[in-house]
Amino acid sequence: PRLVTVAACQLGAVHLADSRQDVLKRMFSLLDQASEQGVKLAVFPELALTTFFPRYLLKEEELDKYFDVEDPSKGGIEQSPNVKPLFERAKSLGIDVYVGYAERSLQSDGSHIDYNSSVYYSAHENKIVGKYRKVHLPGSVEPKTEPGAYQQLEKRYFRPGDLGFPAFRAPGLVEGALKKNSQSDGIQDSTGKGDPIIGMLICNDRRWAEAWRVYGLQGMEILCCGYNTTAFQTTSSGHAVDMSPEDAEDLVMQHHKLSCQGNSYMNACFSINVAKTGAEDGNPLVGGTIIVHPLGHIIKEAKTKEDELVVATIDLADCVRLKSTVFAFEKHRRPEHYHSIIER
Ligand code: CDT
Repeated sequence: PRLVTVAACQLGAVHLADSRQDVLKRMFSLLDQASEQGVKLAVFPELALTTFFPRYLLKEEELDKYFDVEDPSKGGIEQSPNVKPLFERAKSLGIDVYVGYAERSLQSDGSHIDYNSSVYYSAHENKIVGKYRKVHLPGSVEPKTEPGAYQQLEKRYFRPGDLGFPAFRAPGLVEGALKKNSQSDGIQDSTGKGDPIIGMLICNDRRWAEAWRVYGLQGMEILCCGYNTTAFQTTSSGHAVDMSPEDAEDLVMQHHKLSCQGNSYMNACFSINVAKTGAEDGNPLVGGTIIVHPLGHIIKEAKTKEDELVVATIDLADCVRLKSTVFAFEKHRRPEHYHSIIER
């Protein structure tokens, strides 16, 4: 067995008035609880550190406070005073962390490019060993104009990710794992004996089979994904669809679970899917934080829409069975018939 205890660190609502310090304190509390339960990997939501600001139409200067600035000449997000304390706490507890945040990447000409990003901090290495920028940005560039329309302005505030789907290894996460090259490009490893192979997605990405598959082809064993998903469905004009709030939320939840469970199975990996939930200043987000097994079933699920730790001990050996039978990609895939998938 290759056992590792992991935690989905669900966060309840983060309101506009909540300070960065308030949120960090809540995250520390979850990390401390995780440590008491022997957790080695803690996964936080998308845009974990602030409210889900793409629901608001904001001016340039109002946007600044939601972003963490990265100056590549000085290092990455680990240098940001807003986030550094989280990694310091994780280091002291010996816990790896996935966290989503709004990245403002400074360019050499003084301009900046903004992304909806996540990083993977390795406590063993005391550094960030994985970075991802959300590829599938939902919503629109221009705000919906109809009165009362719900806004989803991720396409306005972020550039689509430019890093692709780079799997990476988490050194030291599993005891006794064989030391392997931790940053090799396009890792595929059918031995199932090395340091765990990790992939990261962000929210809407989890609905896209292509994203999972690109990771699956690299031998991914654990997929980490944080999300902020509205608890109702909207029409193209931004209005809630005509159904009861309960039915609408049930449908949103059903699609969330289908995406995570189906894609975990089809790529023979565990997935840790973590909500920011509750109602942020009256705007409801679904819960449904789940840890999913490679066979597709839910191992553990959140019970609340508050800050909540969902813990499971998983055995990465469970990935091997499917990876060496039904989903032995090298034996059964037929890429010669898949061309059109990249042509349109
Ligand atoms: N944050 C984010 O990506 N939210 C989207 C809402 C799109 S509408 C279904 C999501 O896929 O959950």
